[in-house]
Amino acid sequence: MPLKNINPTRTESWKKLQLHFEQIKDVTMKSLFQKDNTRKEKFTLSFDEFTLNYSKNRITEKTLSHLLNLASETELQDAIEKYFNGDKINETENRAVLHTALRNQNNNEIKVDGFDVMPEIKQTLLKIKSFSEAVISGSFKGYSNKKITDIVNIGIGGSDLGPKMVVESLQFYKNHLNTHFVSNIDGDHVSEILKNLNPETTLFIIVSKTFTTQETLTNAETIKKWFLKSATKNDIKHNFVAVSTNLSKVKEFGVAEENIFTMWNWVGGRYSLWSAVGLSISLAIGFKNFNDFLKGAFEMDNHFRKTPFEKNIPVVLALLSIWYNNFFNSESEVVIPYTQYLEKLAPFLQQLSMESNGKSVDRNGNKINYQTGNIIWGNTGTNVQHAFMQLVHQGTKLIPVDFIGFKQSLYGNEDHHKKLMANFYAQAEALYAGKTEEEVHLDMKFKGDTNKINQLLPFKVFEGNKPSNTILIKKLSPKNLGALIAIYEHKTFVQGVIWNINSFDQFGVELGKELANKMISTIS
Ligand code: G6Q
Repeated sequence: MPLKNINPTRTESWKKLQLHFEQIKDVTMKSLFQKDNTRKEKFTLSFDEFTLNYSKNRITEKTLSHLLNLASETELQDAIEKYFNGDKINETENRAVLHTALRNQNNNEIKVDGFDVMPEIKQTLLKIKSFSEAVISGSFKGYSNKKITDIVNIGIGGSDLGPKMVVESLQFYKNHLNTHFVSNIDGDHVSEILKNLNPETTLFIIVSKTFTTQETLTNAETIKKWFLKSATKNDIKHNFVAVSTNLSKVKEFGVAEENIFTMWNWVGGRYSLWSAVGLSISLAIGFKNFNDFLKGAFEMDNHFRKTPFEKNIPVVLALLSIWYNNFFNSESEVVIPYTQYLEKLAPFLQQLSMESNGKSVDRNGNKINYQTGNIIWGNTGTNVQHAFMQLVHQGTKLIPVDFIGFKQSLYGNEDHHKKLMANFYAQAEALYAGKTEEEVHLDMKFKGDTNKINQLLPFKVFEGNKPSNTILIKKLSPKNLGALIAIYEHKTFVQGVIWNINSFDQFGVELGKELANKMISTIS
């Protein structure tokens, strides 16, 4: 069954939210904290090793209750069940949306067109396991019978961003294999990667759901030519594997049948890192860690599916985001992890959210007259404090922030970690509290700058009242990373349901693919 078609702006709760917005838009969070000393506890949620503190948002209990009613009026619970059950909720492509099945660790059946997809998923997982173990242990060898030392993932978009982000984020758990990613059609990208590689000891994974993507096929052909300078066609089967739904095209390329990992059209590219698209992850950190990563996502799936909306982390994050996007008209959201490992999280979330929810027609195909997809951006703290945070603190735009921090560092350097976390908390506090004229005045006086007060005072004032969420996680483990990604996947889903759009097609991306192929003949 498709999702219901409910225009959110015609619901009672939307109208109430509009009225409520007028009353609350100038209220300061400081005054709300002063009135209620239980606010922090009230607006804190926990899940396993995660704590979400969303008390520094421009909301009251009333706001939350209207937002929760909006979720009920747009029939979110019904949508969640359809999402997990394999209903064809991607209507424009007539497809189910089942990335959650890829990490399902229950023994239930999940049917698409009457067929249970779980046996095939489990089989593919077993294949990922045995292949990863063989490559890591060295029993799988390259064409000249040498052990594999390097892995190159050839893919783009959903076939690149997810695995690349996870491999980099979990590098603490990495084994001896060096992992590289080629995505851009820019020939310099592939040349830079190939220049240090030995064809005998490198394993190439061509990842393309369609196996028709210009960038990936061009890079794969270039790499094949380079490989054939020292090897023969017959050797391709030793050093090339592929992940795709398009088996005939993969075979045409020369990949041996036993080296093909299947995927399914009910997994969208940007949601596919849980499938064999994540083979490079399993190779880099071993299957056990890969399985923990799936487990973390599975546990978050259960939380999302079964927890009442007011205690449901992805639902609450999505509702807050809608509150700012549709009522405060804030256009973007910034995500700032306080760990260098998550440097690639923002580009990954950009694709996840912006490709999914960058839509301007509703599920009926009608043009919509309200805002949808947010612009997502970010980078790691503390680096961003020395860069774009200026605009978030003192610019003219309201930009809600997600701060992501970890209680423990991985190498246990306490001195660094204390300082890192001091910055993590200080940024949220500064955005919230700001700095009043009186405070600036006092501060300057205290520092002996009395003579400059008249000149500098307005520049040193911080309005404050800038919203942020803090997501505090015990430590960056494969399991917790899986859960973190699943939070954002489900947040994206909830937003799409409420905005009444199809989050799972991507005609905008496909346009680029078509145009590039057409233009090629016109470029001399
Ligand atoms: C993801 C997008 C897009 C896609 C790439 C690669 O949701 O549709 O980023 O993943 O265009 O496509 P192939 O995997 O088919 O090469």
